[in-house]
Amino acid sequence: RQMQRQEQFEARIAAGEFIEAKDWMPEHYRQTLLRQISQHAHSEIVGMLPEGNWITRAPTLKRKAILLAKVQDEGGHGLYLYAAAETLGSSRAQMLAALHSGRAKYSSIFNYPTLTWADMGTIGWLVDGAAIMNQVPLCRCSYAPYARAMVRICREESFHQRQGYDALLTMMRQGSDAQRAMVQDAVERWWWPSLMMFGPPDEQSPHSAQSMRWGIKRVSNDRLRQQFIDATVAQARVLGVTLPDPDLRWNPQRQQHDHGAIDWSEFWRVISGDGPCNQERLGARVQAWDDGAWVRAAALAHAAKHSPAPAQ
Ligand code: FAQ
Repeated sequence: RQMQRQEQFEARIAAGEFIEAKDWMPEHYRQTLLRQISQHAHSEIVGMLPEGNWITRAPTLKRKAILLAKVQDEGGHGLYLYAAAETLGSSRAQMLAALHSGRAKYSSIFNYPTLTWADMGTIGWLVDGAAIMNQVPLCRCSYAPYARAMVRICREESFHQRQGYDALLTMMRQGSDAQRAMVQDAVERWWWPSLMMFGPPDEQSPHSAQSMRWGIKRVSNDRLRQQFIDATVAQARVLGVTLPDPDLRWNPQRQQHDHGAIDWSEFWRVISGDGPCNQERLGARVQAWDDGAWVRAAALAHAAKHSPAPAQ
């Protein structure tokens, strides 16, 4: 019977059908999705911290309102994604415990510091730009609750990307030399970490082959990275910034850009906990959880008071 279910499941995937929460699925499929969706949720929540750092220092009221809205969207994406992950049978408390103990990952990119206001624009342009490139194919992920969540998230991410590009364009076109230098410096610091967001090269990616077969991932890490590079070069030219890669050039044979080597040792170091801000980021999340203990206790006490008395 197990074999038959497995075969039916594989046939549904092969026919391009979507899997719903109550459908039968292999345990490994469930685990893979739970890992990816919960890590994605953690990334959104931890991803609020680097930009949250600049809300009180935004240069104008308009920029502050935009940044506040963006950071709130990220909180919303996190909650949305936790809800999608819960459909796979894990509680939010279990997922958060995995984050807080360091067992679950979140995106490497959020372990880098936000040093200047130009970092806000650069995160929107490059980090949200990379996120969209990675997430648009996830709108067709074979697991329907995740795919549905991604549709709305991608719409909001594209506003995030545009606001970042707009902030940088304003600094480049109307700003001082010092502001233009600040943008160039931010782009130099964020470029390589943004390329690492797509994950390790395909041949070093342990989950890719199975996730591609199951239609969880639709496009490989390296192909998405290449698409991102190809899309970003022209945007950098319009902006008037130089991407920090002397080997970046158009290859007419491949009809794609060649690029320099990515320092994968840095990537593995950052995701194993040893990036510039890992301790600070995780520390902030654990502290927030601990500080919220009284709210959780009060909510439970309130719910207990108002729940109907147990039947005699
Ligand atoms: N950072 O075999 P693969 C955002 C881990 S966007 C950390 O290739 P997979 C929006 C991977 O988990 C950012 N860890 O794995 C925003 C695995 O470790 P594990 C979030 C990484 O899953 C913008 C190991 O390496 N987006 O938040 C990274 O098939 C601005 C082997 O890797 C998503 O999560 C990394 N960059 O492919 C918010 C998108 N890359 O679990 C605020 C959904 C790999 O075995 C501000 N996720 N690892 O311990 C995905 O598409 C996939 O999970 C990949 C990785 C492509 C990230």
